[in-house]
Amino acid sequence: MQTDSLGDRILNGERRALARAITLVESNRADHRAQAAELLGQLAGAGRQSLRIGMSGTPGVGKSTFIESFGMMLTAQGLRVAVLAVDPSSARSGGSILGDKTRMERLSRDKNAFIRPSPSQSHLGGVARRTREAIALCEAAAYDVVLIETVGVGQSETVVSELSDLFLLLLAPAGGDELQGVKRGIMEMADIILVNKADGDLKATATRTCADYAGALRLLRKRPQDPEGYPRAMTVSAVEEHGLEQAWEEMQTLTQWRRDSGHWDTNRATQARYWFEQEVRHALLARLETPTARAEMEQMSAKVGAGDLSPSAAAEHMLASLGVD
Ligand SMILES: Nc1nc2c(ncn2[C@@H]2O[C@H](COP(=O)(O)OP(=O)(O)OP(=O)(O)O)[C@@H](O)[C@H]2O)c(=O)[nH]1
Ligand SMILES: [Mg+2]
Repeated sequence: MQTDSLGDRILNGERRALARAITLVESNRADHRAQAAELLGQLAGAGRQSLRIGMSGTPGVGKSTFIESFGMMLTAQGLRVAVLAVDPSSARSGGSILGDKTRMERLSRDKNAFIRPSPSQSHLGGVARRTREAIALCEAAAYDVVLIETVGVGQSETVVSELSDLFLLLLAPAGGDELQGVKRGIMEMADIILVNKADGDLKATATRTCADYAGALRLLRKRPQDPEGYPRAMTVSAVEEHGLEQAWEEMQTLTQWRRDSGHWDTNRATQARYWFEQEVRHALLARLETPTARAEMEQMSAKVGAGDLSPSAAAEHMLASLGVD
């Protein structure tokens, strides 16, 4: 009853209802989980899709500034924009989240924008589920674009790229010839590399850095989901708001090609299957983490160590006690 009306308000695009629903999916309480599941089930029927844009970049590269400028440009075109953050560790202090809010001040006042700072926890599995569900809620609330930001410090890029239709990698201009130690795996996820801060004294360096990355991208294995000329690298200035329209055009061109060629649907289906399998894995692993299971594990392990039980026999016993044999 209560969930129903919340669902209706989300479908009507009410930001406060959306915020409340995201709080619900972020909760670990069993009754909240049940309400969230019911709500998500109800909203799935709306069949709305946003363009999900994942974005990563090292601290200080200008992600928040870019999101604000880029987001403002999109809302000026009449588009509705939601911003979510994935922060798997405590890599970011509460201070910078506060900094983000002030940095995205214009966007947060825009009635066509919705900004949700990341909850400050926890293991990656939980983060992925919450973010996935928050995205689904934003889609139901008819946001045209959902930007999912993560700090480029580890595994969270994989999570974000597996949740996105497009993945942007934001890089800073760099002197020297080393490619800023960007890991190959992360390069391989990128659909568009944006070399930010292409302004003032940094402009020439940014142009050179961009050419380096364009070269590096050409050396990567061709991916089926890319038309000729993608992935590509370009320069932008989030501060001076240069290159943003061009970047948006590239994103739209790529998206349209993927829609026409069927890669959009295939990708979403592949992602859904991936997350299903991940959920099963996480749920099974979670069963090992209960106090009872840990104690049992300890006991079995001791018996194996003492030679009283074979590893296989002990494993069988353990699985039976978990109810997954
Ligand atoms: N010159 C120049 N500076 C920029 C640009 N974009 C961002 N900056 C500056 O770079 C600094 C960091 O920008 P943020 O947007 O906070 O970077 P971030 O990637 O969100 O940083 P974290 O949230 O800490 O990971 C700020 O001082 C910005 O003013 C740009 O296009 N040009
Ligand atoms: Mg930031």
